[in-house]
Amino acid sequence: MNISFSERLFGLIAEVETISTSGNRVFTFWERISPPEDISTSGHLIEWLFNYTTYVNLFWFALVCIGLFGFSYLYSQKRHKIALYTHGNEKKHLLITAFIGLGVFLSVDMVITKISTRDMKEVFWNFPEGDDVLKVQVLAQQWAWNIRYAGKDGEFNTADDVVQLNNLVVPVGRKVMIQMTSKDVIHSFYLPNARIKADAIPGRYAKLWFDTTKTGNYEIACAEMCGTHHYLMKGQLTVLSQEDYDRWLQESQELAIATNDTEDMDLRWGWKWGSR
Ligand SMILES: [Cu+2]
Repeated sequence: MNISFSERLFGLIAEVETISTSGNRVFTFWERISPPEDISTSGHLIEWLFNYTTYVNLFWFALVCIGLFGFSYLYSQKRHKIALYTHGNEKKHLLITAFIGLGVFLSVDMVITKISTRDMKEVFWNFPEGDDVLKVQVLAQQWAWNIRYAGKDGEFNTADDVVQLNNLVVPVGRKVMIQMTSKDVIHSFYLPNARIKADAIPGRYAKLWFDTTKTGNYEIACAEMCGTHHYLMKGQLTVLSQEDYDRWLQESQELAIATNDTEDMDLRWGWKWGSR
């Protein structure tokens, strides 16, 4: 049986749509290739850079294609019987080359360097401080995310800490500050819906911050190929309303106090907040 290219392509698309069925919801092919929903206040900055780079590159690519195919058509053997041999080193050639080279450099490289530097300085590396910031420690390991809250005493690595596996629970609208490290190899803590990620590296503490604008369940992924079961490092970001979060924290806190084994030093993987 002969399967045409388009049949194969549409078969593949149908397959992707079937695989991505979650609950009763079937994602369309367009939804599958679109970025996930942005639920942060700063994600649009990353989105803008991404779109800008894509569209400006498309513009220059289109220009090159027009030149390539346009001149091939205009100067084909049919219209120009005698070939013209040129080294392309006349002044006008150099000017055209310089114009296009500079155009790409200024419109792509310089713009994204300037804007990303500004965003890093003003937003992503401008870490929030104060009592209102929710502090969370994350320990990455092959192949899971260990998540730690300070508990009632406000101190990390004590017996009343709330510890979660692969589930980061946060109240909507609150700024969340994450400190993280890794137990074994380099992982990358990635929140696609907040358009942010940072490497978790053994032997050092990395940090990132984000906030949320919408309740719901979102994905946590590992964005660094970290071994055989890398794909298993799919965690969940659970964004709750303030009341639901308070209730969850209260329950988890009680459970932690009742069940945390104070003798088991393996459970004390946390560290003093802010240590380097
Ligand atoms: Cu990983």
